[in-house]
Amino acid sequence: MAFVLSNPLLSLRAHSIASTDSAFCPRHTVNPVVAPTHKSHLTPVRSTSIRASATNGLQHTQSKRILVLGGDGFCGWPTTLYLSELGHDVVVVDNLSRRKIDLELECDSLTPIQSISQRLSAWRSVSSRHVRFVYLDVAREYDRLLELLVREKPDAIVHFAEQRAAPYSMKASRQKRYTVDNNVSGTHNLLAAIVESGLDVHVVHLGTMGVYGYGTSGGEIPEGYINVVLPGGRESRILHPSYPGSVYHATKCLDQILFQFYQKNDSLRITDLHQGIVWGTNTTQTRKDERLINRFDYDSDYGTVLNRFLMQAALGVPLTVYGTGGQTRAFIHIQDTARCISLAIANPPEPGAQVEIFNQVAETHRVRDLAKLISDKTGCEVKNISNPRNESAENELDVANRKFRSLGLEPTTLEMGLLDEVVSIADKYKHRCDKSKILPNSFWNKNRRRECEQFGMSVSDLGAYSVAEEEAMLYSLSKGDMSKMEKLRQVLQGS
Ligand code: NAD
Ligand code: USQ
Repeated sequence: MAFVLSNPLLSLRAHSIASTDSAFCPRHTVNPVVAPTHKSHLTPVRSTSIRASATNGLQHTQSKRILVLGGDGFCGWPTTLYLSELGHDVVVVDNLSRRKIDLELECDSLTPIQSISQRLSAWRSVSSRHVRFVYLDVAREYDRLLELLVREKPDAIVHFAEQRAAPYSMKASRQKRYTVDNNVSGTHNLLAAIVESGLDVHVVHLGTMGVYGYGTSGGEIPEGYINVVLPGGRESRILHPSYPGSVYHATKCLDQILFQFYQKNDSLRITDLHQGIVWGTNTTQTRKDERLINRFDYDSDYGTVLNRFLMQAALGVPLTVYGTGGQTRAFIHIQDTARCISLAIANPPEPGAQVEIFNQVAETHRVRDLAKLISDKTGCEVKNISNPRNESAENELDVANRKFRSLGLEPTTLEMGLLDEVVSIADKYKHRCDKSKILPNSFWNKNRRRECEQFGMSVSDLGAYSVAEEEAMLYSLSKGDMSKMEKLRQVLQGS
């Protein structure tokens, strides 16, 4: 049965969405310059060719060539597998910088992730599908990026390739500068290369809810654009004002401006997905084989709040609520990240249309409520500790997400829960956790640092490791290398 979604405000359970051939734009070698249209930003449903199957998997009927920039990362890897399983021809582009940052921070994913070549060969053996890998730095290798575009002529490029941790971006000047250089140059190189290639490529970028500043405009946060009355009474529709809370979030605001410019000047087709905090680790695709397991960050720089709490519960250490825990944030499960991206790819903006912006969120929660939920479930203690961040102690957050819902997304929520699965993964791999990485280690400014150092928690508050736990962790971190293991033991004893 087919529906034509005429009212985007409706949240539909679509069995299928009517399709026409124009949904899948043929590959162009020149950029068609089309006068901008003035369509409502709430007109998300174009002709598409998506079917919702009984398994809640969204199935495309036409395959596209897709480059996934940052396809080795936490969101990029499961999205790559999802798109590949749907029949798209996927090429992962990554400089493995996230793995290098693990070395810098002397930390590792809680889950034992495999090298990219092992991942891809495991995927080939379980799915018979071939995903290619290109080792390339998007921010620094412009010529190779351009060559890649010209060679592959992708229909769509999913852009995950940025330094994405707010705490890491606030650590010190080096990390601040790296985050700006990497993220802004990477995004700009991509846009400039598309223009120079003359290709008509749909860019799907992973932005963040943090560009809006979590409820600063009062009322519901719209999807990207806001109607305003300017001085003198003139009405206008503008990008929602940016209000970043970290250097990382500031780079996503700068990305937005670049998108707006390149759409206006070169008619590039761009979708910016303002995503909330992603939780969970595995997806239907990564569960198919242990070698496909997704990364799970638990450290204070890269670990995000809900996954950290679930890991802390599995470990039996107190949940680290920063400040009052009155911060309200938006959340989405990792499987829905992949689904949303696939929906965005299937629904590119028309040539000449303004940048399409979706809020990629399922639900909002207050941090202290999450801690209570997990504490009630597991019996673990909750500790309010000094906040290393400079952020509002309490905020309301009401976010519109009608566009993805109108495209048929039925998001996973906490109640429906994959919470148990995450706790069991954390439990399975807790021997790989280095507890010294749990407490905050990056501070927004001198005052925050001083306060945390004076009133914060210390590693000893997290409880001592058992000898067996410590040995297992040392073994796993040193990958069985005895001399490395001894070195690590000395470091740990020193700390
Ligand atoms: P991640 O760090 O796990 O993955 C990013 C990937 O990009 C890594 O594999 C890294 O090696 C690669 N990369 C970084 N810079 C690169 C460069 N210059 N050239 C090539 N590759 C490069 O991060 P993630 O959690 O998967 O996030 C992916 C994107 O989604 C980010 O842009 C992030 O801002 C956004 N996002 C993430 C979340 C979340 O909760 N994880 C929420 C909202 C938005
Ligand atoms: N927090 C705690 N205790 C912790 C960790 C975090 O109370 O142990 C609090 C933080 O103070 C913050 C909130 O939880 O108020 C969220 O922190 P987070 O680390 O989970 O998320 P954040 O820094 O906002 O960044 C993450 C991703 C980033 C993405 C963003 C989406 O790392 O890439 O852009 O979520 S959003 O938050 O919607 O802007």
